[in-house]
Amino acid sequence: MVEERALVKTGTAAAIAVCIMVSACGDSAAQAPPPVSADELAAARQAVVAAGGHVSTGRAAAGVNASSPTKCNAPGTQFVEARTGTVKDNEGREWRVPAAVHSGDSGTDLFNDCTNNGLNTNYAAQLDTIVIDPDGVEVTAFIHGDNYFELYVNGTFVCRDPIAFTPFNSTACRFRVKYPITYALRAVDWEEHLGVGMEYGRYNVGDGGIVAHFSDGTLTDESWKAETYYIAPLDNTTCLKFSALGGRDSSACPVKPACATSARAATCQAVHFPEPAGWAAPEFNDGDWPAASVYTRAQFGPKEAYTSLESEFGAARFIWSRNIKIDNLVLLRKTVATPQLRSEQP
Ligand SMILES: [Ca+2]
Ligand SMILES: [Ca+2]
Ligand SMILES: [Ca+2]
Repeated sequence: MVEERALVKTGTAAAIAVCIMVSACGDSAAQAPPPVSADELAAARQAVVAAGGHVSTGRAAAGVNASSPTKCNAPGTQFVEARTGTVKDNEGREWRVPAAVHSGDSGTDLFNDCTNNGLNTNYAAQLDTIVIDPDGVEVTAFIHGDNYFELYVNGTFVCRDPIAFTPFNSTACRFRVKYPITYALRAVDWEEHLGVGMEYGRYNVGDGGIVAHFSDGTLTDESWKAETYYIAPLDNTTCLKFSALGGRDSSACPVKPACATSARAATCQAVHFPEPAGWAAPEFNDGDWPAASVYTRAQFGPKEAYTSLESEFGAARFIWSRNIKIDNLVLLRKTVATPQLRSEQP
């Protein structure tokens, strides 16, 4: 452990030196990792394994386009291509990072200033209806995710976000379905440095969050369930907690770990959990998933893709798992027995 701590110090010094020279690395104010013994590291690793998780270290070998634009039409947009890569865990198993993307259709643009003209006031006329139950009711979803979402309704894929990384956009999808309805969102905080949960030349630890409003009155709030499936970057896994019921909690982990610099990113660890088969289906048991965490407007920092459509999003809250920074793939669920339309009285 003396050796490892010495390495940390050397790495930090090297990172600062490189940053001074090229101004291209992470914030040198990264939190130093607390000293940990070999026994503590081994126990933490065992806890991850017992919870069904798998640990990888370092970056993905390569990346491919994630069914997302390769450029924007409009100049001046903050465009970063969304790519997926593959990392291997300690047992040699491969994981797609930050997530594999469904091959299905994307929804209708509400706001898209990359491959469309910004605010789309004509979206209602452009909606197609995905028919799940021919004798069901028609519902329209309004969704804004940082950065990517897929919507499943009663286990059926309905639509996905057309832009998986940046710029920020928002999307509408319409479907016909019978109650009870299980809404399921697969949400990804995308990353540029694949496998280590960071973005941009400055190795920023990006954050996530999602907000959705359905025309039957269902909206994102603390009544949803949310579980994380990809946690990065981590200096090590000692900060992770797992409840006896299975809930995963990274809220004690540094949101700016010491490895979060260009010089040290290859030492960052990530924890992956397999997405359970049938997780979006009504019969899936989410009883051991934690409740979704609600974030304030200031924490979420909504962009024009949300602020230009506030009436469509209504009273929906910004939600995610318990760590909006390092939980990067989050599955969310909510089942409603009847329409949730209600008065807007406080
Ligand atoms: Ca998006
Ligand atoms: Ca993140
Ligand atoms: Ca993000």
